[in-house]
Amino acid sequence: MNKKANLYFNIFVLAFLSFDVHSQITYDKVKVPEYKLPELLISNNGKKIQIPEDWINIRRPEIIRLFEAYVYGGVPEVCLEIKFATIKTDLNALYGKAIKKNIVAFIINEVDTVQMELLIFIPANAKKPVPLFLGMNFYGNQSIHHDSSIPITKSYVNNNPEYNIFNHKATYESRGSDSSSWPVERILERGYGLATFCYGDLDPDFDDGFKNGIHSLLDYSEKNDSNKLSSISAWAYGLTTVMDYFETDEHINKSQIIVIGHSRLGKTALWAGAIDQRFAIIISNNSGCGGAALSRRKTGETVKDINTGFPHWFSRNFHYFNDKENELPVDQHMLIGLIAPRPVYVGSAEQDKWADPYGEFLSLYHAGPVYKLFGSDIISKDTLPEINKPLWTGKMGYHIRAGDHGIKRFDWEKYLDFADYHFNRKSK
Ligand code: GTR
Repeated sequence: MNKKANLYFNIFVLAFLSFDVHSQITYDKVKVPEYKLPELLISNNGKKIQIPEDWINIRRPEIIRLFEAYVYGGVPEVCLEIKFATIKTDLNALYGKAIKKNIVAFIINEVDTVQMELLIFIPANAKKPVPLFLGMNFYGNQSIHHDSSIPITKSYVNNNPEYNIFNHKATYESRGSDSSSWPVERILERGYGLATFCYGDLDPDFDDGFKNGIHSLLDYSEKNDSNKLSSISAWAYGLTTVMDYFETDEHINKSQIIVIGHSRLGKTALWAGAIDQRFAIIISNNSGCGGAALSRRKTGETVKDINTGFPHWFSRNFHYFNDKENELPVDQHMLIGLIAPRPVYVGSAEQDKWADPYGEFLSLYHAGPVYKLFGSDIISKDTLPEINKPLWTGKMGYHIRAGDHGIKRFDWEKYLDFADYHFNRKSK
């Protein structure tokens, strides 16, 4: 797609989202095709995986390679130097409720640097290192809260205005524009820290053939192999880079980091959680196609839809599977399997048919055998739970919330409860 067409397409998709058409389209009539999922517990050379060691040493690495090769591409392999700088620490932020830190991560090669601006809130009254939610934001750090001291994220403002379809918001007006998705005070009140950065710091969200963002730092051969690259992997790289910083911050309990993401960033949270085992809990909210939803169901957004609308999110190899889902060597239950034995939570929304809520649930259900291998209880029935009634079994959590695509207070409360449960904390 050329640049203009891409721009118009993005505007169309946004208009589509904001007019809430998702919920008005009836997908129920779409018949789910017959499908057989790829085997989770049989290795490429036919070995049955029956013990955790074989999963860890044989099958898990195989499945990661398959996702890299056919779906997400790889996280950049070049040796990039990373430096973190603390720009500011405010011990009395949010009227005394928080410690606020502005950290910049410099991602460096010999000639150039990409900057990630990280915003961190820690509960002010914390007596020991806190568990923390890490989630990328769409519209810059200033969008998550009205606090006027939050610097406006540079990459968000500086992105080529031709593409920055949210550009009108990239001013002081954007302060708090997405605050309803980020209940900062509530997260702090429950004893958790929160860290966020704008996904565009790593890769601006448009198709430029992998030239800008972190891709600009790669060497020529890597850049030329677009099968190896994807925006989702670039964003995931940001999450794992930030994890390196957490390991050095005395306010943060590095063994209790929850990676969370909504929608395209939910897809990214699952992929980051799959490849980086330092994340303790992984949460995907309304992640849909290429996230928690099974591709083979072809319900709501299909592989072809997503590759057409967003050619840069996945590797070029993934495009081969447009209308050929049954040929994919993986499906998304295997992505959830990669998270085992760590806790994973999938959140759906009833009217978010584009994301195929039942397909999101089924991925979790079909990942069960890996969790079972580790001795964990698993979801026993493939029946979708009732609306607004979370189902938690062993390390798996799921809910389908009433309403449409979005991350709402209800979702956050359940994610906080789930984290409390798995970290043995008393819920507040
Ligand atoms: C939609 C896209 C979905 C979902 C969403 C989002 O347009 O089709 O896959 O990820 O965008 O990220 O907001």
